[in-house]
Amino acid sequence: MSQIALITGATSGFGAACAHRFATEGWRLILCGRRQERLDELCTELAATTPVHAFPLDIRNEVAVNAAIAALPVEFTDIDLLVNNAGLALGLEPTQRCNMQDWQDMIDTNIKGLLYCTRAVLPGMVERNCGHIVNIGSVAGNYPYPGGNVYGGTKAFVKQFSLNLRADLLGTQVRVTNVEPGMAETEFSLVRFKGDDHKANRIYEGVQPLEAADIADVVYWAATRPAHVNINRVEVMPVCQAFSPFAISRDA
Ligand code: NDP
Ligand code: 8X3
Repeated sequence: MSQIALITGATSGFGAACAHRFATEGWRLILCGRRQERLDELCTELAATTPVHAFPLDIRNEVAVNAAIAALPVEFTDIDLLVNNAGLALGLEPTQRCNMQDWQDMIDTNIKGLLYCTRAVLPGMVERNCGHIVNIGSVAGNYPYPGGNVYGGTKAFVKQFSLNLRADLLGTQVRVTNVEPGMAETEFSLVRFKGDDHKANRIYEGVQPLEAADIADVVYWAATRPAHVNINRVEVMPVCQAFSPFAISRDA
């Protein structure tokens, strides 16, 4: 039987690219996201390639997450891979001007939603003594930048949670990986700037950012190492992105 991957946030960007990549490689797919019409399109595209079970899900809703996992058709219950991809950044304002609701939405999605999905799927993996959780973190969880405040904080949580999860799973065959991308062109900036496509497009102007398929490639690679190999973290940046010296203010 082919392996089963559950991909959250499959309606766009990295999640959609992972769905296409894993389908091409013969995996069966469980796909979710909030936008039903996107899920319908994906199912139509992938139907000829692999069996797909798709359903709308807001991962901020713990009850809905648990219900969706409990209601999986029997041929999709033994999940081999959970890709905790669904997430978002909202705003790029300095902390003193940030919108509290944006912060709550990022925490509810990037932290709490990821935890709900993990907690719902992990017991089955431990029971079968087999499985892999790939979290999508970010370079924003490793390095600070102006306006990254709570978004970076949520991704730092994802990094440390991934490492602690590995610690808890020692003695089982369940693997954990945190993939930490840098700038990638998806709907990420459109969401961050709340539909302002001028602002979003400016982020990628004149450079070659990562593509969603580049990250799908990394997720697929991490998921297909020999069973005794755990990739703890993978940090990936486009060549056009690197580090700056510390900023110094001479006015303070
Ligand atoms: P996209 O905006 O293209 O995709 C985000 C996905 O998350 C969508 O499918 C969206 O689906 C889903 N999603 C958001 N909120 C929820 C929710 N509450 N419940 C269920 N699904 C949700 O962005 P990316 O593909 O770039 O982002 C994917 C992940 O990668 C995120 O965790 C992001 O933080 C991270 N990342 C992105 C980088 C980048 O530069 N692009 C770099 C580093 C990390 P829907 O709206 O249909 O619910
Ligand atoms: C997305 C990458 O650098 O825009 O997580 O925060 S960045």
